[in-house]
Amino acid sequence: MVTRLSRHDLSLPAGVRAPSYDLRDVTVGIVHLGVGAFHRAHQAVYTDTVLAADPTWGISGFTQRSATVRDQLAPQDGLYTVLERGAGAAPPRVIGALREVRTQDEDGGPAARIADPRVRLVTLTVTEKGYRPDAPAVGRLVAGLELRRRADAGPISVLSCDNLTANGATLRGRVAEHCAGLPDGDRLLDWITASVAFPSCVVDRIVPATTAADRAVVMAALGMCDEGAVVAEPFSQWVIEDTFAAGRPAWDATFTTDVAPYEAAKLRLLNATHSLLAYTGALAGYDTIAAAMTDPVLADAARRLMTEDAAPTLTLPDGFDLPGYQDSILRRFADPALGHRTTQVASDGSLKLPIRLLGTARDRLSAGGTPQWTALAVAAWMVYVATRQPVDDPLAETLAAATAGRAKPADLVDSLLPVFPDDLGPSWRELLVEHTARLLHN
Ligand code: CS2
Repeated sequence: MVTRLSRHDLSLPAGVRAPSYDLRDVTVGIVHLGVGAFHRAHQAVYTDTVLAADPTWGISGFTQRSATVRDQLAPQDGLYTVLERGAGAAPPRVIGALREVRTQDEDGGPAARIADPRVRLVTLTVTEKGYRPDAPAVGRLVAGLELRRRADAGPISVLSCDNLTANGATLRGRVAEHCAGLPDGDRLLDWITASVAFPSCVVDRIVPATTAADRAVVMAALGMCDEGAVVAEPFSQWVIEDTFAAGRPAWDATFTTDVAPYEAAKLRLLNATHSLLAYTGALAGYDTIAAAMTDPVLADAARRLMTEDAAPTLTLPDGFDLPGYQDSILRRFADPALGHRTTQVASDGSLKLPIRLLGTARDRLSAGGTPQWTALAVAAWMVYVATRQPVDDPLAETLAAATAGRAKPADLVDSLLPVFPDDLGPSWRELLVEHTARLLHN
């Protein structure tokens, strides 16, 4: 029988990087909500790197919905492998930063942990859907902050690591709305205002869903089975607003006073182009983002979405190498080793598109421009939604009902435009109708 990765046998083969610290020295200083693959391949790796110097920042991770990740990681004492794939990939690395992995209902859930005075930071990767008013993450966070206030456990920071605009302020806003609905919410909100920081940050690393083939590669490298392995590209970036209320790990990240320029560049260049390739690629029959990038028409559209539509709307940080950034995005997308599926990136479009694409459309339209490539991306989403049901989206049923029987381009566009918060006007609608017509007749 093959042994399972655990702290009892960390004699890993040469060529696999193991934690450089003693797991027994690590105490929990961070509560993380949403221990999906992205957290494990991004924030947990940065944290793992600092634990040798400061073991007080171990992570207590909570799953959002299912118990799958808990069942993968708890038997492994939270240990798992990060397998880099693609040009310049480092050897597999076993991460020990996750010292606990629990479901929402175990041991008092995240609230009890957030009230622990040794915990000084809550991080979140709950995806775009996690910030919807009816999503449970914010309520769980608020319950934890209330327990912490009552326990007089001191200030704390809350760091959203999701691809939102102004993720720190957005989360603070959701927390305030939630408090407003509580009986003693004013008192809690006063405490939060005085004691809780909500820095913004920009996270960047492509992390495709782990496949059976990836697990087999990890097993061959470790000589042990790892049910919690994650796959990532070699590239990783984290830009963080340095306004923490109770200290922070000395992560190897970029700390700055204003993340907004980095955030707009990442969302409008990388994520927008990713979505364009996901929808146009899926419609053209490509399984992966890299396969879509082999199509010269789609690769050209991806480049022009960045250079013609998004770039003119950006105010970049000083010294930012825009051409280099755009080239590196296209190179990352084109790397066939990752196997990032178009359908994975295509999920949750109703929530992603306003954040990634509609700001660019609005800015270009109000500057008198014609955001062709942005319109192509949104039109491709519309055709995807109409032809690929059921789509993976919290609004799937609404989208299905809205588009039923809408075979004509103008009807399809009119059925889906109300899904988005803002009306961008008649010329935007016309652009969408043109692109939708072309895509439907292809
Ligand atoms: C992707 C992102 O799935 C998606 O919507 O665009 O997850 C993307 O891979 C990351 O933001 C890269 O940092």
